[in-house]
Amino acid sequence: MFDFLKKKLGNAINSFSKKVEESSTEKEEKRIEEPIKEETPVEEVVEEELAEETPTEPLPEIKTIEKTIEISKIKKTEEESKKFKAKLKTKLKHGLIGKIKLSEKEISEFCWDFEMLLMESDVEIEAAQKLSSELKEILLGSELTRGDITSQIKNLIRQVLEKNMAEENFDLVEKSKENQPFIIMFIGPNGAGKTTTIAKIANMFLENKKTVVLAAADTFRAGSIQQIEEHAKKLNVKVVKHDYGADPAAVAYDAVASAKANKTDVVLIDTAGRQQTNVNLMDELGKVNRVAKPNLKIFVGEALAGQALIDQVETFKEKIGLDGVILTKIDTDVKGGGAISILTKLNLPILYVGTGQKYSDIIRFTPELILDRIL
Ligand SMILES: Nc1nc2c(ncn2[C@@H]2O[C@H](COP(=O)(O)OP(=O)(O)OP(=O)(O)O)[C@@H](O)[C@H]2O)c(=O)[nH]1
Ligand SMILES: [Mg+2]
Repeated sequence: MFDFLKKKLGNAINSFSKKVEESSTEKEEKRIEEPIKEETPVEEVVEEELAEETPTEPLPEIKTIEKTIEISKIKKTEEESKKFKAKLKTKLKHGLIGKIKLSEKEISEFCWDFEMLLMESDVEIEAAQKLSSELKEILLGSELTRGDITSQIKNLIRQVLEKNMAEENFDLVEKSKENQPFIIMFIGPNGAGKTTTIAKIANMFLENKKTVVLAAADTFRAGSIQQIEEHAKKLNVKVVKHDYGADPAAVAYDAVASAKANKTDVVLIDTAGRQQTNVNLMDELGKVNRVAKPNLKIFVGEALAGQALIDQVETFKEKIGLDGVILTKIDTDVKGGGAISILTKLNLPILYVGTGQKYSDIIRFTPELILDRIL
């Protein structure tokens, strides 16, 4: 996953590093040439002076004395010149392993490329602009040390992304200790992986010795109740269900009541998939929310939905309220922009990511999951 961004970003960083290396070498070469040119005339000047001062036909004894004086003068300046050259060499040597200051033009061009790459990888436009301008600020204030420029640039990009992706995320099993029963409602668009994710989360709670009840509050899609019943059977947990077409809020209410009566630790509410633009279905979800009063509302979305994902999360957050996001199907060919945008722009934690269809295919989200893959 994230191969697309990784490849493109890798190319951009490499060509930028090469440019930086080349332009700084040019600068250094100029520096080496200039000071030597300035100082070499020392000997020439002495020779010229000697020639000027030497009379065309001097008396033999005077000529000898003058020559002796001038030779000692030359010797002295040769020594000085040697010393100066040695000093200069050391200075240049330090300069060569020292700092490189990047030009504003080079930085602007690179940051523009970076912004374009983010957008090509489905990072939302405002998020891409924010990241790019933060990177520019950091690069403008940075001096790179001679050596591995590519890895230094990668580190600066990592700094920017890490800072923006530092949304605090939490472990569901730990969090569930805050209340009994602990009620979690899963919402999101059609086919995103809500029901599968609920089964994975139920399995996770069971592995941590927690008791679970499922609420089959998707009474809308054909086959949805059988689907969750099958998971319940495999996992050996209770499922509270009504008939198809029943009020989802009533199903959720009954599941919570059952958990209270049976001292069940966790209630996981499945809901029907819906587009955020469908007003009636969003209102229906609002009702489930008011009746079941979940401790957490988690948005489940496909990581590969790109820009559409951001619009969905934004609307669900605004209309229903969200406490976190689970991104599914990141085992498929994902550009990675969705996760970066959610964290940069929407200030919502990504709690877990789905990595396949098995119950164990779910892992905690960490920024490294993306950073290690794209950098
Ligand atoms: N590869 C992969 N497939 C997944 C993942 N999560 C879910 N799926 C698959 O996605 C498809 C839809 O999953 P569901 O759990 O039914 O999705 P849903 O959101 O409940 O769908 P609706 O109830 O119709 O809205 C199924 O075939 C799942 O096996 C994942 O992390 N990786
Ligand atoms: Mg479902």
